[in-house]
Amino acid sequence: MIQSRICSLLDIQYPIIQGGMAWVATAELAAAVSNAGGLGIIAAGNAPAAIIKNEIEKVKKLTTKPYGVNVMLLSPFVDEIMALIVEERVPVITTGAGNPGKYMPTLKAIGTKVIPVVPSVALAQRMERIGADAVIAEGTEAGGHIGELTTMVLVPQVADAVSIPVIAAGGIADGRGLLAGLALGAEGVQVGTRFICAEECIAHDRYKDAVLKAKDRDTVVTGRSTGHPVRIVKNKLSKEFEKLEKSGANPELLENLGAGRLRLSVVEGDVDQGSVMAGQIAGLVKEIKSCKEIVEEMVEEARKQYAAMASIMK
Ligand code: TUI
Repeated sequence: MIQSRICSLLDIQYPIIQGGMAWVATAELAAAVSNAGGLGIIAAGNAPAAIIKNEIEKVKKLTTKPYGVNVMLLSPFVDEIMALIVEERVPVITTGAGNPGKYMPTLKAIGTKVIPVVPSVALAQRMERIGADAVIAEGTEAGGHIGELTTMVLVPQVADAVSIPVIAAGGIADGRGLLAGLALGAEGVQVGTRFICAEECIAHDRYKDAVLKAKDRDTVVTGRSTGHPVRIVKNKLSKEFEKLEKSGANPELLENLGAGRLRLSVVEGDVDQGSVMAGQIAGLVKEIKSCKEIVEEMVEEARKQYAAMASIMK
């Protein structure tokens, strides 16, 4: 058993939260993670509310356990997504790519638990002050849109700076990562990349294969020059991006080049021209497994690793 404040806050068995991955984290994946004892999350990404309403209805049919919705704050539909969350009384939300402050009073009023992703100590403290229930300290090892600091340095500094529970994210895909997150002062972990390669994940097989094939140095960060750095698996698209960024292409052109590329890889399976978002820990992901196997193996491995560490630290 692993019992932390994250388990009681979210009413879940294991303190493992699934990352909110646009296009990848549908009701199917969310329900499977929740049924495995973690917290499954539907990613709203850039989708309009009608699509996410449908996913929420689906997840409620697939699980009786708590679930969450991830709100990507740069989405053009963010206001209608937040209204939907209120209407559906979604139990938990995580947020990414910005500051959810202006929505906080409404969400608190209806009892939705709000867990923002933070890339810095300052934002973690601001989130605690305005009533966040926990924060996700996500390191630059993560896939997708990222901050600057590594998980190793961000998590303990955030844990020291706030009293609310901290969830470690970025580079966590197995039991050692879970234990390491706890050792750094977190009370739970968020796992994204590992769940791309879950049986229940609806991502295209070629997307899953690209993650399975990726080695330790196979991800790159594109978009630093636009102010929206995004970690993806190296491919034709990342090389084109790199060339354009080096030549000083204007940010608007680069943003346009990126539009629609995530859907292209996740849904169409075009892993050459599409954006294959994944974290640096992709190199550790070698097999497709069910969410139940992934979650249970993580917990079991963390327990074994804990015992192994106890035996060398007397
Ligand atoms: O949000 C993510 N990962 C994502 S979002 C996404 S969609 C997208 N595509 C292209 C460009 C931008 C977004 C793909 N992957 N992770 C959580 C996360 N949040 N990482 C970093 C942050 C973050 C960054 C700055 C959170 C807050 C923040 O605050 C700035 C402020 O307003 O103070």
